[in-house]
Amino acid sequence: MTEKPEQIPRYDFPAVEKKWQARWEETGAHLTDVARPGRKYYCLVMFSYPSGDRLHVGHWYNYGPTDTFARFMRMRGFNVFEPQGFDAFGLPAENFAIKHGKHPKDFTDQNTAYMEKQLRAIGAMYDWTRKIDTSKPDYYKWTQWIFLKLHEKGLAYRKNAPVNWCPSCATVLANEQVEDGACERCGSEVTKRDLEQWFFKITDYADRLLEGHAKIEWPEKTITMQREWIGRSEGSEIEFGVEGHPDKSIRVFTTRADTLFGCTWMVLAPEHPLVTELTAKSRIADVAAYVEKSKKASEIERTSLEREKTGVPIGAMAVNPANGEKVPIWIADYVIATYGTGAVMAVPAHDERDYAFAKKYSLEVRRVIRPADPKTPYPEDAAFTDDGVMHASGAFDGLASAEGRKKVTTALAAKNAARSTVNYRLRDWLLSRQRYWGAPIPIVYCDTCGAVPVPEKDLPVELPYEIDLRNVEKGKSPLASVASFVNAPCPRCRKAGRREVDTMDTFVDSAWYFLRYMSSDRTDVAFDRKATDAWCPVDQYVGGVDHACKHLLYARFVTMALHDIGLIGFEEPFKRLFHQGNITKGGSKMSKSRGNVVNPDTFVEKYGADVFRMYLMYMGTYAGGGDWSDEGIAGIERFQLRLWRLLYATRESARKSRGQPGGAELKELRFRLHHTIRKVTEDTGTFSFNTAIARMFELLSDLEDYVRAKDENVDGGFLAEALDDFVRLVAPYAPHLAEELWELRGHEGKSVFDAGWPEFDPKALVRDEIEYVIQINGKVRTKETLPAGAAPKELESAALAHPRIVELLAGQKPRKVIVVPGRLVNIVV
Ligand code: ANZ
Ligand code: ZN
Repeated sequence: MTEKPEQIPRYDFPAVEKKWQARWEETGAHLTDVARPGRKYYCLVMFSYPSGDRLHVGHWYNYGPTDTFARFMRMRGFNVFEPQGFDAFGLPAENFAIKHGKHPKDFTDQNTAYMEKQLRAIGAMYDWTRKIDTSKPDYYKWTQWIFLKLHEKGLAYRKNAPVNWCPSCATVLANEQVEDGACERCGSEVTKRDLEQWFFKITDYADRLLEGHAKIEWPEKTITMQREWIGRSEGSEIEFGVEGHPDKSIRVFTTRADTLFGCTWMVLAPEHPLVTELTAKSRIADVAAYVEKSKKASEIERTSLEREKTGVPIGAMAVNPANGEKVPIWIADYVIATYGTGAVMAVPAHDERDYAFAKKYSLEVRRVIRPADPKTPYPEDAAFTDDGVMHASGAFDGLASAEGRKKVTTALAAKNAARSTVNYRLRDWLLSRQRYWGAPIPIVYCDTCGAVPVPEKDLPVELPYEIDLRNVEKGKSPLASVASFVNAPCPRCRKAGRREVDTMDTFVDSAWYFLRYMSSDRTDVAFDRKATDAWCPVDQYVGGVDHACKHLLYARFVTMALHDIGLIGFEEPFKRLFHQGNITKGGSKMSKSRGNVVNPDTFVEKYGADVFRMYLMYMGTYAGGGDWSDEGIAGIERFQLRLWRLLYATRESARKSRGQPGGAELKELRFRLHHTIRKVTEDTGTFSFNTAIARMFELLSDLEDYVRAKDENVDGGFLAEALDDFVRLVAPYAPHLAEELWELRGHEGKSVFDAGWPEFDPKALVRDEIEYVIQINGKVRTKETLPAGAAPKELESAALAHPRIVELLAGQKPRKVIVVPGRLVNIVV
């Protein structure tokens, strides 16, 4: 043939992406009729926190691939709801404002507007009519309402609690503003200061939060992290007497009551209320110095296993209730005041920390538990921390540890000196922030009535716009400087009152946002119960693992509480959860200081949103993340351009009849097509995007080869079928390109996302013939295509009869023939 190859127009991605985004907008392609859930599927990504960086590659990595999954579910026939919004309150905006003299609201509004543009460029199926912005009064009104509901139920309360305090800036610092114990701004050492603060009683839900894990399909490691964070610990409280103070006693919390007879001293937390009273005169100076020093260490430092343990004796003795023995009382900062009872009985023979402490301060080590197997020796120069058998323990000798713990506790309980108890590591959720950019806590203080909740009808308590953040009174919440905000009548008695000036932690805003998307247009309710019950729980939630013990725990707590209050009909917010990995560059985390940040806008401009998205999905496993490479993205670009050229060149095939392949030669190609359909279906459904894409690469090459050598007489419509299927497989991965190709294939006026997902034909996956490798002494000599159903004996004789093998054997008799069905025949001579 001498025909000149046809000129294929360039794929004009900017025009194509713009065209389809406009078309989707016009046709309302991504609007969800929430009143008709049908086969609903609520697919949610963690909404974004506007920062100076705007939409960075980490956001893209969360959103692009998740949208691919959402589009896939839609093509599979689900009514997918995929909303998007902004977690817009928070510290970064406020800090930026203080630094640059801008208003946090202006800064935030600018950022969210810009980010919305970037998000729209992804070409995701977001229903923008349902957008949420937590910093707007129509949203935070309902955050305040939820606070009131929890307050009514006794789940919000106020108490004195320490905050981070920078003495030189004279201000309260958020944990994020403390770096290695120093103020992030001025570098001075951060101390603690007590303030009256609001808490949510998440500890009431500790057991429910643990039990609920059985009902959700979450990554095992995330469940483990939550379980450890909640830290349920069963043990005993044992009461020790104090020598010379018949009216006083000290309760310790222990998980090892079986070791009670091995206690050789006792330790109080430096902050324990009895320290001052019990310290001997001669010890006052040392003890006071130690207490002062321990204030500077954070709880994390204090409980670190690596840190050297220190302590001082206070010059008083405790009395062991089991045997009346007197042991010295120490204080040490590894004992945490807020865990258990803030007091510990030290058993150096069976606890590592106590053992190290005993060595350091030459204290007595007394063994009272021996290994269960008498042949096992005690460890040398270390504590024996396993369960074992009690000895040197009076009447309890010979009891196994587990039973011993119970018996010791019951025996002492009879004398009122012990009880069984459960402790949790989980603390109540401190939600007050001495900050401006957050939802005001809806409380008014009145000299007569106390802390009075603002009535629902007076919500929202609006955050005043007029404020000079650089001129607020040091050491106070910024809102305290706005008189028009502070002064408010008491809702109960109408006398002059003062508003609460603290705002809520931004994690309160995000603990319920998924309940509102279905009702974001409603001004009369936080959420419409019918719609929320119909759509929740979220079927698939996707976001970073760093939220495991904050947002993901808070959202579960708030959902459970609202359920118990009777406001919703379900207890768990997120049925399935997936954590995307991180993207690195040159093997290290992207950061501004390293100068290795990939700006998504640059790449979207250069390659288009489809290439950028698909590359992100191809660079590694979605859960593991990947390392950015400029060549890698060019490879995806080539794939998409090849696909475009193939589909353009064959667009006429669309008009031919579609049907079964006519010739046997097409069997193999048909196998590959259906194998790809099956693989892409399975992999997309399990977030294994990279392997699905790899399979599509192979199918593209197969189809290109076929088209090059195509014989019109045998095709019988196969190509038309294959190309339609291929475009549908690619659609969730490159939505704009797929729409364009779908149109090119003659489906004008119809969206590929309404075309359904291709089903694989199991019959096409049965191969009639298999290509066998034939070896002599393990060396590949030839190949032969043989019937798939052939028996080993038949395969053997076919191999031996092969002309090339006959030639090579030259009459030699094989010693044996090994047949691996489906793969090879090896002739051993
Ligand atoms: C005596 C003992 C003997 C202990 C022994 C252990 C082994 P979990 O499992 O984390 O709950 N402890 C109790 N309160 C503490 C506090 N406020 N600060 C630091 N440590 C504290 O750990 C419970 C164990 O941690 C308790 O059991 C106590 O040490 C210590 F062979 O009591 B044990
Ligand atoms: Zn009052």
